[in-house]
Amino acid sequence: MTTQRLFFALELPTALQQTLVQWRADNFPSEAGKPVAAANLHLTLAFLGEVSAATSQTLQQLAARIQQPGFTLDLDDAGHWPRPGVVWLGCQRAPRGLLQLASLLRAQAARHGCAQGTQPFHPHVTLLRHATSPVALPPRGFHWQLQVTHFSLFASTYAQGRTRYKRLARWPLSP
Ligand code: 2AM
Repeated sequence: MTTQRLFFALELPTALQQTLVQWRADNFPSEAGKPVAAANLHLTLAFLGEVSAATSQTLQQLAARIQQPGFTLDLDDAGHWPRPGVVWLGCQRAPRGLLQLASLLRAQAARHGCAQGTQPFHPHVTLLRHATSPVALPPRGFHWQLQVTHFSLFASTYAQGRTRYKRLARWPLSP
């Protein structure tokens, strides 16, 4: 059976991706970890894992029925999880709309066999991977604001040492 590695996520505008890459270069030494490519910077809402075409279709039909208003996201927090080796950007206060959307997508995924693990949802944009040694985080005071008007489904592929994300579908949030 053919499967795809899928996840629901929020895209970041290209300009913001570029800004974050520059900020990362200015604030983290190269030995801190492996930088995520600009085009791959995103915020995951629900990770589905390896999914069959049938499950993917079902979850896309459910996603298309979601009616929720858009929201504003403030990226104003950063952290380091040494065990998965992730340095991330996130929000000091996650907007309710973000938590509601992720919670719904995660519940739908779980009901269709995509286990959601036991860790609570912590919205984040992964900046560096393989960051297993201590990392000095930039002092708070940075702040990027994002108007979230859509959410998307991505497929993740890995070839020739590179991870690529392909958007399979995108749905609007209401104005
Ligand atoms: P991460 O950035 O914190 O590693 C594509 O791999 C996206 O799905 C990434 O945002 C990644 O989160 C997330 N992801 C990968 N494996 C996951 C898992 N087992 N549970 C939750 N999210 C996962």
